[in-house]
Amino acid sequence: MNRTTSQSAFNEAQNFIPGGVNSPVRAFKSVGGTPLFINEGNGAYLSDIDGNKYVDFVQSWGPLIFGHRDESIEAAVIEAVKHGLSFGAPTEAETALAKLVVSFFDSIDKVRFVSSGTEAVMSAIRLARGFTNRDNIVKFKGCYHGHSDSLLVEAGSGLATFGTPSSPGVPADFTKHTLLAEYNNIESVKKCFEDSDAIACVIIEPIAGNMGFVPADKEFLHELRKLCTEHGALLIFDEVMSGFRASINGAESITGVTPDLVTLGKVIGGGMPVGAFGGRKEIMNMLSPDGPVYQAGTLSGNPVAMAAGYASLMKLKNNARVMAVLEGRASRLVEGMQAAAKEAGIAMQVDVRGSMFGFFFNENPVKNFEDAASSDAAIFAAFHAGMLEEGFYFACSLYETGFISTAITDAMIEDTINAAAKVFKAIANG
Ligand code: KE4
Repeated sequence: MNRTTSQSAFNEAQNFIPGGVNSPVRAFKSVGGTPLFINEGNGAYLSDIDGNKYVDFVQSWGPLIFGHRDESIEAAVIEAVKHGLSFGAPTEAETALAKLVVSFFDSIDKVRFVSSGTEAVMSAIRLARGFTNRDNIVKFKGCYHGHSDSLLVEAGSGLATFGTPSSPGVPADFTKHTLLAEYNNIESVKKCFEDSDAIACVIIEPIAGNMGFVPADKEFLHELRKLCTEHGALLIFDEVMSGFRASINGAESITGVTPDLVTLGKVIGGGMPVGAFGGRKEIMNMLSPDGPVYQAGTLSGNPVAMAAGYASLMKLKNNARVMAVLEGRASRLVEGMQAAAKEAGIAMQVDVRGSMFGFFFNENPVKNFEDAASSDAAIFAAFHAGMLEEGFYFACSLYETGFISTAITDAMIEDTINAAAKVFKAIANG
């Protein structure tokens, strides 16, 4: 495929934007090659500025469950725009979307909208600290919760559970209240509670999508719930990615574990910038202006973004079977690719939850970040490049997740499997 226009656009962008992108993963660093500059999205397809067309399995990292330019979402945005872009004052559109989110999640009585997942998580953690009057938090290695300072941490030395900054510019003081545990390992969480009696919350992606796709074991989540309750710490489910992607009623409906707070994003904005955090009234009422915990945002609850999110969630509400259909397609895709990989002598682990799917080129099942990091990155990069050449756009990092939209048909799934078989053969033949 010719990508010379993308290449020159990337060269130009790098003169004015750090790395040529506004979010690092888009730069294709971990797979190599030139990031595609997109001209448009339409239904299941992305088209780049060289005129190449791809079946899109990224969907803007999750938001576009109905594919690109969904008619009802587009109509809702165009209608909302005709009334103005932003007011910095309450609108009924915010209440309508809030009521809809509350109707889907048993754990949520009230919800506050913000403009990104990072903001949602940062605010939920402040709320948990304010509600419990404690400073420390626990997160899991491999889980990503946005780029706020206290969450940019990596494991400290030795068995220390307290984290150290994972990025320059984050003072050690900002991470000294963050403890790190290992995903799917309840003993590592117990260690955190031994090391600190001031834990405000434990935050987890119950269906992790940022170490690659690794759903937490149900038993582990039940143990985690018990531990948090025992110690008076809040359990936060970060469902910015998995919310309305794994299930329309949240991970709580799949696992039977009820969190104290949930963070959301992506699908609830329908492609527009929306994040949210919600939970029980007694916790949410601690938020300013009723309560003492401060949180604010100029464009929070933006009426155009609310209209897009409302249209997106109403489509889910009115199509009860949609998640089952998407899960069927996701399963067919990964099982077909896994069989093709096996045929070529390549080991591939796969998993699915609703419209989310993931795979690792690994002989063994992946249960945590360490396992994920032991996967074959070279095969992943070759697979990614080969599938691009065949016209299929997968996430440009093995630490990401794939998505099925309603615009992706059974025929496209079969075409993807056939293309994967061709790519795996080429990889196996070196
Ligand atoms: P944003 O600030 O990017 O809207 O959301 C942060 C966030 C929080 N929690 C979870 C579970 C998330 O997956 C994310 C963001 N996800 C990444 C995809 N891995 C966004 C893509 C990017 O960083 O460009």
